Amino acid sequence: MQRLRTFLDHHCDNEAVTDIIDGLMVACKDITHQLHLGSLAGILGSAEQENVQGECQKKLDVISNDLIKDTLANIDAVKGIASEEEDEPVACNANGDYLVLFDPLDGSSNIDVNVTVGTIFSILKAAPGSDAASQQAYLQAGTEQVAAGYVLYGPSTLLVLTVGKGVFSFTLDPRDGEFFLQRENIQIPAQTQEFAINMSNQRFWLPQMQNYVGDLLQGEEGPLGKRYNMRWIASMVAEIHRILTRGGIFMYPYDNRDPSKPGKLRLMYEGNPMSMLVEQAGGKASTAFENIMSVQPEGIHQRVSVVMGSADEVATAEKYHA
Ligand code: P6P
Repeated sequence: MQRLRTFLDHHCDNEAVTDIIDGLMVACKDITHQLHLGSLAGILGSAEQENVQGECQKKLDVISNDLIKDTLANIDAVKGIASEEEDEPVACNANGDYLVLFDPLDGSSNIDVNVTVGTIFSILKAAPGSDAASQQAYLQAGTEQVAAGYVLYGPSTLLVLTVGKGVFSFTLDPRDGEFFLQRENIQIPAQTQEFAINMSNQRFWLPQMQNYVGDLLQGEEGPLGKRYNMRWIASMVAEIHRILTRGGIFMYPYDNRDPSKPGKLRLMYEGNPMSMLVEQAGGKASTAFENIMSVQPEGIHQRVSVVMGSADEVATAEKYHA
């Protein structure tokens, strides 16, 4: 089986990006170790502080963020980083050419109940002379990403990655700390009978989304003419991994709880990297009105409405919003 570094040396024709991904995995292996220790290391529970999102941070949110930030800061190719857990970007190496944006521990509300969480990352090229301590340097559309991926901390620790030439998955062997190639050129089935959405928000959605999900729930008697199953893990990384594995549609759509926020999920380090993976795997990633990766960002923590997965099903959801 092919080790991650051997794969990258052959597949990724950019040594700096290879170094970043290889280095990032050092932090993610440590996060795996911390998660497996859990209560034994006294690191479950709340950190008794809020992040810029106004969300209560878990201890492991802070630990994971610091592990990744410190690791990336020591990689010469990294000019700067932006994190869900950092109010502002952090400049790293003045001579670096790349910016790394990440959600260090997505789905962390699941940690205390021992359910799957993940790290999501996105890599952008820094414009020459840009200031990596300023948000402006990072405000590039998702189509500008040079690489994207996630590490899934589940029964196995998996890396799912694209550098723009297809989607590949790797399994961490805990016996020697190496990631080994598992699946090549992953493709999402165009059609599905499985949807993922938090139904408790139904009353806040746009009428178009209420109509679409209502038709999903009508099953074979409804206009969509087939029975659908529903899943909701409250961990985007786990939902998207299921979709990359067997198809499906994942939605966290616009809702009217806070008109200033077009959705819950963050564009730069959740929506865009997952959209690159989904589209590289033949799926579709939309706000329900436009491609997520076409959205021109205005802030590193801005939120976006998310409808992504099996291409034909996402196209159907978009038709309800036309
Ligand atoms: P809710 C986790 O907090 C997250 O950002 C995504 O990983 C997940 O899909 C969503 O929020 C869950 O949100 O409102 O169902 O708890």
